[in-house]
Amino acid sequence: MNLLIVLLDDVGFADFGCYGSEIATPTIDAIASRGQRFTNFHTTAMCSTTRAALLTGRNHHSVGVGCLANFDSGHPGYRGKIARSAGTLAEMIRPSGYRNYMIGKWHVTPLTESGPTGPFNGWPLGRGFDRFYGFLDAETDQYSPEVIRDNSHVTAPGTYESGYHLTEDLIDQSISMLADHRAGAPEAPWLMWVAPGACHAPHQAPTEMIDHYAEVYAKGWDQMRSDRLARQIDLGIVPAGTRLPDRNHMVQPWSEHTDDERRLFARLGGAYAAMLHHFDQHLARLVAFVESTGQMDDTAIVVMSDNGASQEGGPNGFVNAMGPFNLMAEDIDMKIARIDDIGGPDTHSNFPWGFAMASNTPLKRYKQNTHGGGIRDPLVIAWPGDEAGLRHEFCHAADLTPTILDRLGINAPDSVDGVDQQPIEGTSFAVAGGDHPPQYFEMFGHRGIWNDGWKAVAYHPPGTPFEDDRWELYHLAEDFSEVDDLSETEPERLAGMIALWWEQAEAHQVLPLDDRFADRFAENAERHRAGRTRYEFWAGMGHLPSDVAPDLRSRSYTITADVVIPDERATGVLVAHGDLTSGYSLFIEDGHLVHDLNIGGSHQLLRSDRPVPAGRHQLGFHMQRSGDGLIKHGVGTLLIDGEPAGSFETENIFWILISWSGLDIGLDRGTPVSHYASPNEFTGTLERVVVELDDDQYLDADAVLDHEVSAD
Ligand SMILES: [Ca+2]
Ligand SMILES: [Ca+2]
Repeated sequence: MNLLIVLLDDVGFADFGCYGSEIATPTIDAIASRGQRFTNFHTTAMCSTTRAALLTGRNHHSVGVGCLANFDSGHPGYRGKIARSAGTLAEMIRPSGYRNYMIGKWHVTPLTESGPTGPFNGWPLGRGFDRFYGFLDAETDQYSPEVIRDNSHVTAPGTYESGYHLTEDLIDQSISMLADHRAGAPEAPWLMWVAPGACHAPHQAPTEMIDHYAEVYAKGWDQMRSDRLARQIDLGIVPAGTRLPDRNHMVQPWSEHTDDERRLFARLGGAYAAMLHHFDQHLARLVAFVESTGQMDDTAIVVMSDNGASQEGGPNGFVNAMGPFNLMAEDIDMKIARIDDIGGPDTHSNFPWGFAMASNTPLKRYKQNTHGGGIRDPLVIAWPGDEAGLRHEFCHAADLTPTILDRLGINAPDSVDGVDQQPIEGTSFAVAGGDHPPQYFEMFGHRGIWNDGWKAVAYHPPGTPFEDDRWELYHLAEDFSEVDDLSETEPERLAGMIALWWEQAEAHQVLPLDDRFADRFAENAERHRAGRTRYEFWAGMGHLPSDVAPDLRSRSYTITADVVIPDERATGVLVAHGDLTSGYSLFIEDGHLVHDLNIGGSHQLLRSDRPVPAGRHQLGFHMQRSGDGLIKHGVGTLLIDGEPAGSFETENIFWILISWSGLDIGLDRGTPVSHYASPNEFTGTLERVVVELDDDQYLDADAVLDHEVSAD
């Protein structure tokens, strides 16, 4: 049996057409019509964590991915990398002859290991996959993605101008790998794991599709929720009588927003919907390939999402979140002024939380939370020979791999590559209607536990004592949407479930609880990069992702490029980190040295006060950060052979993230940081670029926490 596993990102419980949505997903609906739709499938509330549970058949903390792959806090449950004692599905089925192909988002290896030197043992090829084409981080730009083939960073085969979109590329690659498989090993079964960027931010999709969904979303989130609930009841996705909870905390009634705001929000929501529809259109090509090659009867197809829709767009959404990431507010007028850009190559957009709430209909809260909105997701399984229909029993991300192994008749190995394996923790749901043991949940200190149709759940306000958390109790079997809190009427049951939570937490490396978000990024940067204050980049090196590039955030630094300028002068990029939405670039233009500090699309250009002379020279840029704490003041100075050649003062420097796109020397891959056209290759001789970092970096994550709204 071949396995086609499709894992969408940040798509809510109610977003597939066959789960009640207005978004057209005919391909997914057709798969569902041949298979089973699960209404009680649970995830872990975030990306890395659900992926770790799905891949290993174990709880995410148990395998060392209790939180994001973006940080390693040192505790065994929170290393950000799947332990070798927890084999992946690919590793477990490989001895049975499977060829395993990974397409798209990985996000279960530390980002500090994402550079050209690895180590590669946590990358897909290090974890049982034979081929990989995709990306390692939480997200990537859809028009100029940071793509990797196997163990190497490569340049995407197109641009926005040439009509490129990552979704299309990923599906092309998946078809190509299956065609190769057909040519080389037609008798061998295959696993094809397809994890698109859709529908994580940035929400980028074809304009005409966004036009369409902006109209659909104009009805607003309140109407959308009730429409979706009605359809879910009709479809049998939720029981008749299911009630809508109140709007999530701080979400305003749609009717109380101004016309301009509603127009903006509808377009931001429309970009999300368009991204899903666009993916579904391309998934159709992959399914058609499986069909046309006569493999449909031998291919099980799974389609699901990794967590609920995201609150990371905040109350008003973002057109380009990179500004806010760096403490530059994007006020509502700025957003409205850029409404037509939404979904395009110079945006990093995300929808407002009102539409995320509608995505999660009829559930409470969002991604990151352990209420239903964070952890209940669509799951469709079309296994040849199964009767089509709905399945209502509880199941969890950790259960999928044991279910697949069960159905394939493969035992989880005791040892993988000589490493003794920890027990599989998930429960096979191959046979309908089986019992499920208790299942705990934890994310950023939000907690929950399901047991026998009941659920206890605690929302944890960040930074407050865990003992102050208020636990709620729901009889999920009777109360799908967590409306009737029974904590007061059933205190003994609640106390028992809380005790069970602690027991499970102890057993699965959940402790110590850690509710920090931005702090963990800061701590990780400190641990992995603070010791390194000098980088030498020699001509010939390839692309360097952000997490291994020089960390210029909120500090002083000096860039020096050793060049030889021919008599006829030279032009082009010396060093560039980032893309249209954010980054910095040092380049030569019209004979002058130019630096562009692009923070969230706001270009701070500095041009040298004299031309760059011919011959061998050192061209550079120095940023002097001044002040303490959150003071953002900096003075940037261009340098020609160490002498100042012009300077500027700024109140905006990098704070949280330079860019999702990494660094190049001698050119600017992907979309350009500045106003030139990419790749703007340097026409002189660039020998090397040296970046030296001063020790005045300020990373007080607490202070910037309010601004940190997205990562996973
Ligand atoms: Ca996700
Ligand atoms: Ca670039």
